[in-house]
Amino acid sequence: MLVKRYNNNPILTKDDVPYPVATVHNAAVVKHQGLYIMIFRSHKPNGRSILGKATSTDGYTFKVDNAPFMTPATQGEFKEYEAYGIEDPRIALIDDEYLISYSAYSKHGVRIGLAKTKDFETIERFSLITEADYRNVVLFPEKINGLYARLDRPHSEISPWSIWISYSPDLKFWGESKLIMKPLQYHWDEMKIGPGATPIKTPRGWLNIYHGVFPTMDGSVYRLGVALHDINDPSQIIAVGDDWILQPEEQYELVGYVHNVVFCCGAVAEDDGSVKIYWGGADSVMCVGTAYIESLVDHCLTSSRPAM
Ligand code: M1P
Repeated sequence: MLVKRYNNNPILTKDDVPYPVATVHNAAVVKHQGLYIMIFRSHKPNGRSILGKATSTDGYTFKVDNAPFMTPATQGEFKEYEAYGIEDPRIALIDDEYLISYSAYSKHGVRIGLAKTKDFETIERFSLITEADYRNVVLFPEKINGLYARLDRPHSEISPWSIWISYSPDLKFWGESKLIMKPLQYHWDEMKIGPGATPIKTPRGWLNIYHGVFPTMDGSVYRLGVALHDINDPSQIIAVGDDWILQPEEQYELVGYVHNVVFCCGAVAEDDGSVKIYWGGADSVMCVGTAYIESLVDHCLTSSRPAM
């Protein structure tokens, strides 16, 4: 078993939140000044999402702030595009700034907003970095060949929803876009895929924990897998593990707001070579498990499926 579930999952539920929410899921987690900071998504009781913040000293026991961390903008250019809610944050630390990419929903579709913070106390919305319809935008945690780089997942009527890469000189203007990984027919990720956690730098490449979706007669099943990207040119995928690394198995993953879902927006690499992987269970609760980074890299390399 590559990912070992924490015994006391779920680690965060709606009952831990001191304001009214229906769910707690799809959280990004980073280590900041010795504390684990979790930015999580919650459905409000009206079905639209906001972001909350929780902190922890050990990465397992979290305490939620009294008020939400981010709610839809009420002014400026973001207001129009966040009217239906904000969802699924990812966080990349570049230099001394945390860059938070999140889905911004409105009657115009779903775009990606980028916000910045240095301390998780004040937050500045920086730019809307895609048009509609995109989700799952994940920044690499350093510039590559002088450019910011991101993985993303545009929607498509023609092709199964796939992973692309894009680059930017300034985080605002993005281009050089390239399709790099597609769902694989009659495979656990055949319907759609999307990048999950901020890529983890390893001596053998960038480790990308992604989600894949399989359609069944009982609805879609969301699972997690891993891909390895070239360090200097992450548009080159070295290998993609053939088997999933995590699938819904526990009650809190099988049943909830959306059943049969494990969905990852964040992972924390530890000094001992392990990684804490955080995932939303059934779009309802937050869970954590541990794996060894080298084992995940081996998993990509020992039995690979084609990236395209
Ligand atoms: O309900 C499962 C997930 O569905 C969507 O993910 P994706 O766009 O990759 O299909 C998102 O709404 C996500 O938040 C949710 O967990």
